[in-house]
Amino acid sequence: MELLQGFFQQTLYGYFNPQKLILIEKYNSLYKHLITVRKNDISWRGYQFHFLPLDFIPGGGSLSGSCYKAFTSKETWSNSEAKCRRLGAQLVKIESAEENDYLVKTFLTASAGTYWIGLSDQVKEDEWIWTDRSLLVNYTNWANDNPNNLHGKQHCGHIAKGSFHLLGYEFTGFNGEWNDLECDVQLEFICEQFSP
Ligand SMILES: [Ca+2]
Ligand SMILES: [Ca+2]
Repeated sequence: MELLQGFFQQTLYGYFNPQKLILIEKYNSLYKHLITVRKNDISWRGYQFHFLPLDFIPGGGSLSGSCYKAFTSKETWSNSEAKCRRLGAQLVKIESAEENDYLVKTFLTASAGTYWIGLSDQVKEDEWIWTDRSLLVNYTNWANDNPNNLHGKQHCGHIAKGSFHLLGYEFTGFNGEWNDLECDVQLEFICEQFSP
């Protein structure tokens, strides 16, 4: 019997059918549970079970609709997005200061580091969009003087912390700000998966 494992989110507590669902661990909040379920049992009484890869980290508070994972393998921006997509996720879409702070606290824990995020203006210069094609509006956290499209070829966004050198560029005193960079640079990256 093939088993799937993941987080099960429902709005009403107490709807587990113990014949079908094996509760392993109560997770995070009353309404979110890590379960194992038979593959054929992906819906029950009209509820659809939503499986998240186990090693994604659920966001808390206003971010509870998302799970995140930072990959330490380095990829171009496009390959990063492709890897996220294969997991049912996308490069992280940062929509609030709270989300930006969360990413810094959770993943940028070393004194310096950087990750691709889901921003690019590859389609149209200076029209920044997330990988779900939504325009960058409202919250932004660009570093000073950026995006600057340096040398006319910086079309992908990354989030950075600390001071470091990268490909001859010097980054100084970052604390979660964004920069635009050449998309074929290989960086670590953060995927975000949205709950349905
Ligand atoms: Ca987000
Ligand atoms: Ca730049």
